[in-house]
Amino acid sequence: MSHCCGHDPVRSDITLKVSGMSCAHCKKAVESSVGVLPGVFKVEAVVNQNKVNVSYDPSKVNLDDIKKAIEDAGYDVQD
Ligand SMILES: [Cu+2]
Repeated sequence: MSHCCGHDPVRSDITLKVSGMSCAHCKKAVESSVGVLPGVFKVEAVVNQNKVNVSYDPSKVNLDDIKKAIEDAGYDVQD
């Protein structure tokens, strides 16, 4: 790991377990509420696996914000 310039993008990839998603509408609802957060590069909800994959910059957004966005959309995040 190089620390020479500080311009390397920081990126974390996580998979959250989310219950309550049952159709394409749920997928869209989760993806759009997480996708608008600053620092989220990519979000993909996999409805039939109850999973949400998120790539984000931990210096701009934290996991709690992401979980809260999913919960605000009406779904439950399992810890
Ligand atoms: Cu649905």
